[in-house]
Amino acid sequence: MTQYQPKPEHKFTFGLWTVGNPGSDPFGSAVRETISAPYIVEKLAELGAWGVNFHDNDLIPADATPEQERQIKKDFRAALDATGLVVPMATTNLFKDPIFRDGAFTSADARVRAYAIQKTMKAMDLGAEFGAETYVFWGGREGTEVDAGSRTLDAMAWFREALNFLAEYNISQGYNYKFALEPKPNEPRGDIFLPTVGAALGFIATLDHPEMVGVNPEFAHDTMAGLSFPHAIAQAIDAGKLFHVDLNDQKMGRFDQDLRFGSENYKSAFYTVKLLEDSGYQGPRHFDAHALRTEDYDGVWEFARGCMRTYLILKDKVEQYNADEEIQAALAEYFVKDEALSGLTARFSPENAQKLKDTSFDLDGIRSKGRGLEKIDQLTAEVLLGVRGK
Ligand code: GLT
Ligand code: MN
Ligand code: MN
Repeated sequence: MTQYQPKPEHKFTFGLWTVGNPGSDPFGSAVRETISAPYIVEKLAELGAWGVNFHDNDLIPADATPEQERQIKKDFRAALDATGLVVPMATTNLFKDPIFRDGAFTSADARVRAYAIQKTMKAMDLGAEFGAETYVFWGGREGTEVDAGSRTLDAMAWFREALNFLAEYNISQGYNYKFALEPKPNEPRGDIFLPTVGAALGFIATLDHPEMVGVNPEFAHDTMAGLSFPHAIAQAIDAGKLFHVDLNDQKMGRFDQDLRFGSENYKSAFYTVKLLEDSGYQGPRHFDAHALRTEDYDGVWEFARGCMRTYLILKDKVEQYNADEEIQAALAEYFVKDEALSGLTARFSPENAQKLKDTSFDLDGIRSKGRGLEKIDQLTAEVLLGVRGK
């Protein structure tokens, strides 16, 4: 259906590491051949994506010679120019090299910490060269399996030191990046530092440049831990800190599956899209997911198309929900308004406090009335199941 055709204006992005994922896992080798960055750019543009993101080593292999690096950049640039695809986000691979086996910014080895900062500065240079505006920090190796080294408290200080250093580097180079911390509870480490959106937000407030730093929540990461992704992004939006978002899907309590967006938890995916659309989020809709290992490249492009189509279908459902008279009437009852009381509680004053103390409530009346959520939830389900007319 052309109705759900992705277009650049929808701001859909993929990482080179997502559609380029060859399907290896801890128990099995790759099932798909490696494809080049220019080819990925071409395919994503054909499918209607807006942009492509990368880790430094997705684009430039760690062992590339300067000559190879020049050629890779030239070919990548040519593919971007030919297709109009943009690079909105870049990041650093601080997890693959064995040097990061016990952390990067939070390694107990000062040499590793310094090298991680050096590698990130170079990766920031690379991202800026291609116009990236958001810089993601996913600390996959920043954590522990055993706390035997007792570095948990130092780790926070070292993480802060690294981000403060890199924020100043950002300013000194005039890159104007927004930094986005990506929380994850575990995997590959047993316990990753700053495991949730709330933990990251608390930490950001302790940095030298908190205004530069926000979060990049990922659907799978909260879902793995049994947490609500819509609640996590709502908190990020409320804090003015939703700088980027990683959309995918996941079964609760599993390893990080990075499934096609909307393939598993329809209702949470719907509320995710609703929050992004209703709040006026302007950033990229990034799919940090990959095709099932069962698939060949036909399946990979089906997967990529599916992520975008499902987003657009859910966006359509959000519009339908927002315009549905019965749902809106039920919501109007749910949100009980009382101008006089809201006026009292909006701001403290000694007068308001006294008036509030003197107020008597119809407690039994309030207690005895149900909230009507069964009806609202069923109506929502019926919108999603496609049985309510527009
Ligand atoms: C890795 C991780 C993702 C992060 C990527 C950015 S790398 O694939 O699982 O959640 O967003 O570093
Ligand atoms: Mn993930
Ligand atoms: Mn991610």
